[in-house]
Amino acid sequence: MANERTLSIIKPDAVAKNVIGQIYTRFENAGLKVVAARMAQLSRAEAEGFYAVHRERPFFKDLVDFMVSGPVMIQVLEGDNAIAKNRELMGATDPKKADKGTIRADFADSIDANAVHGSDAPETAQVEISYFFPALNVYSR
Ligand code: RTP
Ligand code: MG
Repeated sequence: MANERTLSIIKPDAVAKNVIGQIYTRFENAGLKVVAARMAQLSRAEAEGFYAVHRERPFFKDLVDFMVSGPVMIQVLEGDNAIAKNRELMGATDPKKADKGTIRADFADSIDANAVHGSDAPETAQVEISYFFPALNVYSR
């Protein structure tokens, strides 16, 4: 299996619920290592840039409003199949459709306030990681 890195964000709703540690435990129990992390209050420009692929979608403004509504916890996760593994831990975008035991089923309230972000492919993972972390601040171990 490929050793990969993926970009994960614990969104403002989950940070406000004080469940960063519970979410990190799920990453660790699945064999994903946190190799870079920082908490940030995103500016509108940062949030719009991060979600630029969704610029034309009807939910874009709500998405940006939500992502700047409070601090987020941003991390790079590393491990075998990290991109798919993290998406599996997260569950479906809409928490009502997310499998039992997933992060979104357990911690998210709505499709807007859905607790976590995870990269969806190797190309987007690379772009998203360098968006938030200069390469020198990522540590493999
Ligand atoms: P994310 O990028 O945040 O990890 O979520 P995702 O891949 O599961 O979903 P994506 O399609 O990339 O959408 C990004 C975020 O936009 C919001 N969204 N709202 N109202 C809607 O129909 C709708 N669709 C998407 C969600 O908050 C989603 O996480
Ligand atoms: Mg996405």
